[in-house]
Amino acid sequence: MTRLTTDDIEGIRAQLVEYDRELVSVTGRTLLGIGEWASGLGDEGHLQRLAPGKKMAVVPIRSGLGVISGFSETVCGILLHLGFDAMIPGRSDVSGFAEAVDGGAQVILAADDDRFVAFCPRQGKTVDNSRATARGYVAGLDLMAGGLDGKEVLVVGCGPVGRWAVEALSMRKARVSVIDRVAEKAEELTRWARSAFQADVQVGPDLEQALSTHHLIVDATNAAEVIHARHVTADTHVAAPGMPCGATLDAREKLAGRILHDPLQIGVATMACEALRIIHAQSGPVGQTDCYGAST
Ligand code: PYL
Repeated sequence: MTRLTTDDIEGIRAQLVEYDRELVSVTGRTLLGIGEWASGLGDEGHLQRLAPGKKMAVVPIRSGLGVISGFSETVCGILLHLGFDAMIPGRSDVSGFAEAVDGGAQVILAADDDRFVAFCPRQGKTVDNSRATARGYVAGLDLMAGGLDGKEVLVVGCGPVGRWAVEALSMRKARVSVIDRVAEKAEELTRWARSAFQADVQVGPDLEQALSTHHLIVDATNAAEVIHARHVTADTHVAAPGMPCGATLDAREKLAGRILHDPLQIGVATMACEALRIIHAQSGPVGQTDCYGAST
């Protein structure tokens, strides 16, 4: 995913209540509710009962290109908005990790230039942001579309988010087509889907035809101006994780109320919900049937 900038994230914390209202109008659920749906906890509010007292920490990481001003504060603000007990240690990097663990954090979130991960140290498990973001956006598309079972969905972009979107869509029994500028990446993704979870994923035709014949679209590219107004009909719903948004401004106007896009929020909410499932599973079953139909 594209490296975020301070500009991308600076207004997020102040607008979380308004964003919840927008998400409810588009999906029927708040940010927490989408995270619950994505992580298999189904009932909205169930997780809210589990969240209080669960200590989380966001550790700034100075490696590589260094800290993004506001990144840790924004992630922490999203977690607090969801009802978690979240903090940022006084130190970064290894010292910050040690401070977080010593302070009783059960989930530690940190990002370098390559990965953004939630660590569950006591369970020895991790939650990856790309996979959680894909699951969160597929869950949002599922809610917007009133279910994905048997429906045709186009995934544009066969990088990490596109790959995990194919997994999440297949688990919801969608009929998936993928397309990428590099045809071999699309072919490889269909081979992986077939071997990993016996899904019959198709390689879409050329982009113009694919966008014109699909109404449910996951924009998993890191390009702008992929989806244009001419591709949008009254039945079109778009899930567009990360920056930049792949739908043009004209397309987004036509899509009003039928598009999901944000730089970080849905991904972080899904990471937190999946991490909570991990740490809660340690202390007995969560007792929900998850949205994939498996018992938890
Ligand atoms: C996690 C985001 C989602 C989209 N792009 C990813 C990104 O910007 N990664 C880089 C994150 C660097 C964070 C920096 C800090 O402030 O701790 N190391």
